Amino acid sequence: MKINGIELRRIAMPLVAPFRTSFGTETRRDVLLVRVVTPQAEGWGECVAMSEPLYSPEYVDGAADVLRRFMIPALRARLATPADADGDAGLDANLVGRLLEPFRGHRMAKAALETAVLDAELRTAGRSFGSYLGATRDRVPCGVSVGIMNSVPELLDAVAGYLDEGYIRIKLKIEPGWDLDPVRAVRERFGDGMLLQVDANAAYTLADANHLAKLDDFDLLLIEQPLAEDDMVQHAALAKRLRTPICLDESIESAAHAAAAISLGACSVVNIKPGRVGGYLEARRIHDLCRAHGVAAWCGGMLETGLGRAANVALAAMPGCTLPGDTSASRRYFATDITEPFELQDGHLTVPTGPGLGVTPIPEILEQVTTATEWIAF
Ligand code: SMG
Ligand code: MG
Repeated sequence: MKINGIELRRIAMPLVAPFRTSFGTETRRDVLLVRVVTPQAEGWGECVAMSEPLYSPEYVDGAADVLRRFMIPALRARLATPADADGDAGLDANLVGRLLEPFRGHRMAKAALETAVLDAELRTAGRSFGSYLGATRDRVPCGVSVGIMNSVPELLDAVAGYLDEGYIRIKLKIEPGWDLDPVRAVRERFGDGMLLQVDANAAYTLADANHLAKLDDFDLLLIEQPLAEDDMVQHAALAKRLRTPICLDESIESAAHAAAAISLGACSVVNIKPGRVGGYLEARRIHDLCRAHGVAAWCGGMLETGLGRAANVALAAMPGCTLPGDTSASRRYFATDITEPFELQDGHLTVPTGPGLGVTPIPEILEQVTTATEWIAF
């Protein structure tokens, strides 16, 4: 595949309500979109980095910088080299992965660029993300991630609203001081039948093990990332002291990390976020690894627009994604999405079947939310 040029576009997307986690409060998404233009098609990738390096070391200005300074030039240099013995000097998503490998880290930036190339490649081939990844379902059950609130009554109202909308599983964000009481209150109000899990975003230490063990009473599906991202060994120690299964999010940045975590016994569930692990190809490797080991997996979320959501829903439809994902409907995040909105039907989202992501930004809406664009010609 040849490339005419790549656009870096920044959009500002206000959230319908503030989203508070143990590391901070998001009120808007400042999203970096990558658009790859080829002679045949254009492909989109959404960078999941946040404005500040709080969830991970990456942040959106940093992602834009590393893309324009190093990663995009690496693709351009490759396309400028003479054709190889097969007469093929073109690019595909697999080759993008290899070309970006020398650059350490910056997985969210890599994922956005690789996804944009993959989308262009699949649109050209007339093949959907779901088909490419090996999705086996045409719709996926959806969970919703509920932020830390000012009071338990406020939380109960929010959860009641999401259950009314049809969400199949609820995830509560927790932190020290907001854990046992909100979980107990939600269980008491909505009963033992609901699928409930918690996410600490690395807010505890192993010294909190006895306290976290009290969550065992609430029959949670899992506790996500209780300890710091590099505390793999401590997570294994914690797992021995909890009945609640441990799921890792921030700790898993690659299939190698997932293999290490599984063999250490640091987790029995994996949250797969393509942005965090460098793209959908690595996400698929993690999926395959989990499946081979009988480890449950599910698709995480980073408050994506419809573009990122489309690809996540395709990933969530793979056979090894055995738990509902953080793949909520567009309206959980934005009053107006940049694509046709994803809408819940009976607690499920439909997997797009059109070529590539199967969705495209609506031009007028995209223009309205755009704050900057930059064209890098090849
Ligand atoms: O996309 O619905 C979503 C958000 C899901 O809770 C969510 N993501 O740690 O899993 C996580 C968080 C990270 C983003 S918080 C701003
Ligand atoms: Mg998480």
